[in-house]
Amino acid sequence: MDRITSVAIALGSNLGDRRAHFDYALSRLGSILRNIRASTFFDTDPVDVPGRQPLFLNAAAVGETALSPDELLEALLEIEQERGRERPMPGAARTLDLDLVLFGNRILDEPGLVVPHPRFRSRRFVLEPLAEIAPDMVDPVTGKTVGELLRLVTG
Ligand code: PH2
Ligand code: MG
Ligand code: MG
Repeated sequence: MDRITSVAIALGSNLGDRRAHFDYALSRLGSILRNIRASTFFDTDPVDVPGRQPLFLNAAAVGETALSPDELLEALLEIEQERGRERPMPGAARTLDLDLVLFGNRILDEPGLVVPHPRFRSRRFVLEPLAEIAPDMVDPVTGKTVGELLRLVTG
């Protein structure tokens, strides 16, 4: 039995009704996580994606769970599927992307499950929404808080 762990999830969408995908995801996450809190929704320019793509909507959610990292990841992929997520190529436009950014102070490097998310420290579209709701959450790899990481990318 796992202990209760604080987790951070990044939401992204740039295909279809982006707000509807987020509303749906937050409602589903609300039944999986305790004490869920969500950031406001940010319009962001696509970063490191192939071709020309529509604007993204990004947000973050935090909450607590007794699930294992694998179980939570499986639930996130299931919610993506429920919004018709397709993966024709890496970085393709998507209805809903739910990334596990932080799982308490756990550091995991398994096929399909790298936590903390390997690129979140450089991604303003993740750090800005997350800092809005959880600036004091700590990245176990660098020991820095989310607020500190955001200041490093915004200068
Ligand atoms: N997600 C990516 C790659 N690039 N750019 C923005 N603005 N927002 C995202 O969520 C995003 C991205 C890979 O998942
Ligand atoms: Mg992603
Ligand atoms: Mg993803």
